[in-house]
Amino acid sequence: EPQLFFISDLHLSPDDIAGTEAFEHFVRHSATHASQLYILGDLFEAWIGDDQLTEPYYHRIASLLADLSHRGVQVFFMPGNRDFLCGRRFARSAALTLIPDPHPVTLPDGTPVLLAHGDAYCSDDAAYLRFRRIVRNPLPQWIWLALPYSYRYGKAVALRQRSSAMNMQKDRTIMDVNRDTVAAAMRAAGVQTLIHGHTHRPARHVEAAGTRWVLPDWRRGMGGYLVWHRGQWSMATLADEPLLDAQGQPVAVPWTPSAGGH
Ligand code: OKV
Ligand code: MN
Repeated sequence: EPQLFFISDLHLSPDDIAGTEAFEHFVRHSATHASQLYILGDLFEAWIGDDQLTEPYYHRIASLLADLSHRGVQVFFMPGNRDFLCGRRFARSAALTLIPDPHPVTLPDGTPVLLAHGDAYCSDDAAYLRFRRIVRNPLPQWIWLALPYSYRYGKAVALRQRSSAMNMQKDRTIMDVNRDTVAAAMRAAGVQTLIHGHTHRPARHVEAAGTRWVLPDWRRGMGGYLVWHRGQWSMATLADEPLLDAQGQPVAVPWTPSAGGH
């Protein structure tokens, strides 16, 4: 009986000790119940190139995921707006399969679902989309990756500081997905179910185009994961309490792993 798990926005970094411990616990004790694990972007808070794997912290995370994969869980990773530079060297080291954004999948019962990180749907944020267009181009990436690691590290810290200062001046709605953009993407893919993260506003939106699951972030050890099991969707949480949406309502019924695994 296949079980699919979906997570995103772990934002792992050596600075977030609680978040790192929550992820380690999830990989060792919860994700082992999945047949497939989909990581839909922003596994890491920042990724400046695959040579980041030489830092013991990141090498450890890659090994942790590789262990999961060697235990028989198929792991898929769609890079997000933070870790879009995660490449083949990382994929090999973590024994996972890279998937593009967006990525259509078919559930075991035949239901087509679209997977995305979600940042590309934030079409009201013109400044962000400009940044995205630049850093996603091969030439700027080639130049960036040719720079020394220590230089990239310093520049990346400065870029993130500037970006978070800009975000504090932005309206909340600008930083959410645009509903028309989302609906167009769902129609273009021919799906009535979309799963994405990025906004850190966990929810189950039932709209004209279909159902849109928004995954929670995991910063400071909070968060959760979406499970598909026997045709049922549920949102599991890391805490004891059910995961609540912006209205304070449970996103979905909580879920506990069933015995047996694969
Ligand atoms: C990731 C975001 C920093 C948002 C830079 C070319 C450049 C790649 C890069 C540098 C930054 C990723 C790789 C990071 C995401 C930020 C700040 C805001 C909103 C270039 C290719 F500059 F040469 F063109 N980067 N890093 N931001 O620190 O991980 O997503 S990062
Ligand atoms: Mn994101």
